[in-house]
Amino acid sequence: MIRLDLNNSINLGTHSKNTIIRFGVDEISYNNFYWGFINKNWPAIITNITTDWECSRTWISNKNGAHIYINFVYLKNKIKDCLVPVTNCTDKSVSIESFYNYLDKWEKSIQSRNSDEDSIHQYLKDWHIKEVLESYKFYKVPKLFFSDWLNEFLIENHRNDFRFVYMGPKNTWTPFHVDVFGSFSWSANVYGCKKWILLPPGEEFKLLDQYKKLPYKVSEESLRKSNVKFFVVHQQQNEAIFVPSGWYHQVYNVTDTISVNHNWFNAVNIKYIWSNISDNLRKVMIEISDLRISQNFNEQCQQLLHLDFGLNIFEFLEILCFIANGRLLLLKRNQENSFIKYIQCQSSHMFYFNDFHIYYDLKTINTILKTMIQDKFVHNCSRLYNKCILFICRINQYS
Ligand SMILES: O=C(O)CCC(=O)C(=O)O
Ligand SMILES: [Fe+2]
Repeated sequence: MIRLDLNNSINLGTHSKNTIIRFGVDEISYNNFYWGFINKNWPAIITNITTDWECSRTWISNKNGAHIYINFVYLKNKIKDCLVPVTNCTDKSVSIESFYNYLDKWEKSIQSRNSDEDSIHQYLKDWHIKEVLESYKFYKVPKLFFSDWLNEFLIENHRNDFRFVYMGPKNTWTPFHVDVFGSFSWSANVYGCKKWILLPPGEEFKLLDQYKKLPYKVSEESLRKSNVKFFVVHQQQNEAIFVPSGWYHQVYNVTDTISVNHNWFNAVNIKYIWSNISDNLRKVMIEISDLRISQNFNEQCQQLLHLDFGLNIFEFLEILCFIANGRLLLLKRNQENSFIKYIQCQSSHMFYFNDFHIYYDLKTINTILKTMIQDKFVHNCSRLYNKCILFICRINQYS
């Protein structure tokens, strides 16, 4: 049961203590994690996360005694060869390669590591593995990260989702960035150790150069020099990290690493996602202001917003209405005296929502829709405006 209660007594206080803490997945309730970390937008490391995942039993192996190694043979037997996106961490280029070729190169580089031969710097990242292996349940979404409107919408509508696998040799890394749309991310290490550098929102401004550009790479030294507040966390095997919205980060694979991660948003950060969309829309409108007099200016803005930002207002509203519909259906079923209150989780586990959670999601969607109709662009577009009003009315009937 996914149980969310009033935010009354939760004071874990880790953010006021300025630390990033570690705890076992069974040591915290869904409710305490929701209010104490997600709602506080504060990072955490959660241990014992992959123990019961299929991939942590099969993709890695320690048959040779204490040493754990990657089971390249199993990976090749289980996963058909396919094309994968590979980033070269030295020259930043991205290429599309055969998965098996990538694994072969990686395996060879491990075998020759003690010799003088250079190891590879190629990082298989942002791999939508579910596209290739739709029915292969190699991991489970941890209950603490269950409230995920983005992937709930995308998966149920068979669209490209934000569930990824990362595989990379020791020393590969991900440059300094903030996550797509301003979303949260969670990342779980199936194998190996990652070093994270994390900045609380706003600290990144101290790093802007004269052209208002942020650096591609940061170091602890450069951050200290610029008087930036930051955290360094080592995420070990079998641990997940919760990366809050708007926290810039850089990630370094201390060892060979395999991880699963999701980008996501929910009732907590939806307001932030909306403000990012509307800020980006304003930028797009300025960029193509020459076309303002053209008849389909608004449409062009939305197309460009989709290309630049990945999500436009029509798509955003579609997600909100889909989630609202789902929650309203749960309430209706409940009123009809059915006791079934479930939605299908991404990893096909059934979780049950309590009423408070359903109402909380709906109340938040209502607030966002009311904010949206104040927006000039939405106000002037009858298709968007009418849809917002329709859902505001539908949600009001239940509250
Ligand atoms: O593991 C990595 O290399 C990057 C992961 C990341 O940036 C994220 O999960 O947000
Ligand atoms: Fe990230």
